Amino acid sequence: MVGAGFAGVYALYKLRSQGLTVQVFEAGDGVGGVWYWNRYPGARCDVESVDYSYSFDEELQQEWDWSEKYATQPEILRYINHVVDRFDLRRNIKLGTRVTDVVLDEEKLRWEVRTEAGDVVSARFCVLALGPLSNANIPSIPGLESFAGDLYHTARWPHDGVDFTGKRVGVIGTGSSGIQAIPCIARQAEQLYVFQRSANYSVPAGNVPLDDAARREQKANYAERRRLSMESGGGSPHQPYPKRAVDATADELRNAYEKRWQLGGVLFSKTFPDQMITIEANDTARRFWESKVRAVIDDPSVAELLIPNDHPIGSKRICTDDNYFQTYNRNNVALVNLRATPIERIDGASVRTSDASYVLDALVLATGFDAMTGSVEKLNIVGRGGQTLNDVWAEGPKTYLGLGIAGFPNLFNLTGPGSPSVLANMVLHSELHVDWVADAVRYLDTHGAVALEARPDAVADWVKECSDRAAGTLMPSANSWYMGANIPGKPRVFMPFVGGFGVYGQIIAEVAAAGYKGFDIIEG
Ligand code: N01
Repeated sequence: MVGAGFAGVYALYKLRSQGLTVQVFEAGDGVGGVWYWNRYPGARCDVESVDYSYSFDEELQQEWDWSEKYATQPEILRYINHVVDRFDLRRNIKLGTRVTDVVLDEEKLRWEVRTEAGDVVSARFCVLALGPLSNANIPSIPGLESFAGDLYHTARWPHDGVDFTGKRVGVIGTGSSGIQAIPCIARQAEQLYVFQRSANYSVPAGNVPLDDAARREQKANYAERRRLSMESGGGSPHQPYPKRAVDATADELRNAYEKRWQLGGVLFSKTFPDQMITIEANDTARRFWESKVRAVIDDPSVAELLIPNDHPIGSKRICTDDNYFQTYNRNNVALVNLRATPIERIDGASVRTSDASYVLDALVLATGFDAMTGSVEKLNIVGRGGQTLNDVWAEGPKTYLGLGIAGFPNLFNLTGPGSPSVLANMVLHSELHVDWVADAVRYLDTHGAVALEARPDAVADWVKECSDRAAGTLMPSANSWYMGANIPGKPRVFMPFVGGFGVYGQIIAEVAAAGYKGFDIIEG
């Protein structure tokens, strides 16, 4: 198994409990995946902590106390370490070990897994739990590698923190990471330049501390909360307003959006059921958002630059923030509009745009990830007939249910393309996928079979279904990382399954109940 984030840790627990021998390799020096690497200031989850936590063990659920509605990165990292120790999982995880090759022995139907450290393991099953947002994107800006100041990437943040006091700092990127980090850096730095290529939608995070009474209530209602989450569109127990935005009155629109605004987190983009379906519905959300944001930015010309005009709200992952827009009212913060004046090169300690030069002590790249496929593609994965996964996916990822790939028997890619993935609560999604894989393994064993392999026709149908469903929404209209649009040369394909977490759960359960319809079951 590759990766010890939320998916890998639970897969280890589940498959080991089922009597399998499991070895996990993890490139980081600690467990936690995305929460191990992304230690930038202000890093916090945008799904409520009570929901963004494992559901598989009732005692674990009852004994862990979250201190805030939306947990910080350090608290989530403490939680996953707690889980690893509580279930004695550490002994099967080899840290600091990057997997390089995953190669099928076609005769034996076993996977040979090799690591940079020289490990060679032969396994019947190979589970990829790499995380859709784990391959940091370093932009190709001329001169970047020889920047004379301190250079950071939000997804590779130093473990002992960074003190920006008295420093001239630049941040490139205004996605979720940049929008969380910028207010914190602004409070420390002497001067902050934000280099913005695209403006982004962000809603207030709405974080509050949790007291004992709130925790008691959450824990008492956990079973119902989880049930609703598993049926929901995004893996948390919130339902959209029971009416289309285009049919709602002005009062209904205002009240419903205000309620979600106050709730905070990413659910604002799911307030109404048609909000991501038609531009008329989407516009009602965008107008509400715009009036809220314009009201907190002092300088209207700065507001003009911070208001997106190139994509529907929610068609890129909506960001959540703590006083992000108000940060531009500070006199030590300047917004540099890269659309008007692009970065030309980095020269010594300066970022040179087409009309100015910014001398910096530190430069922060908040430039995101080669998402969903980037980490898979870094591995040399070789299936039947010596075909590499990179060749099979050259025009975009091709899976059956996200879980199976034709020509790659018993290889399971968790929470990746072809599944709801980043559109859902990743902890519950990990559990859903791992439980499905564990059931499939049990099915093979009880039927005297050795392997499960997605059939090419099932893959083709699923790829078409994912693409048709996406085309029925506004999601493909943005140049988002969901589409691979942030990485030059990457195929433009909407990668996640857009039909909803609950719907997806039903589909994969039905496939299993029908004897793994669409998969070949290979006898021993
Ligand atoms: O990355 P991003 P992220 N020159 O790709 C800019 C999750 N997450 O790390 O839009 C100049 O969204 C790029 O500009 P543009 C969440 O799912 C969650 O912020 O391509 N700029 C963009 O502004 C999120 O969506 C949480 O024009 C360049 C930015 O860099 C996902 O991770 C917190 C550039 C990248 O934004 C990724 O978020 C953090 C260049 N050459 C992350 N290259 C929470 O749970 C890129 N950019 C709250």
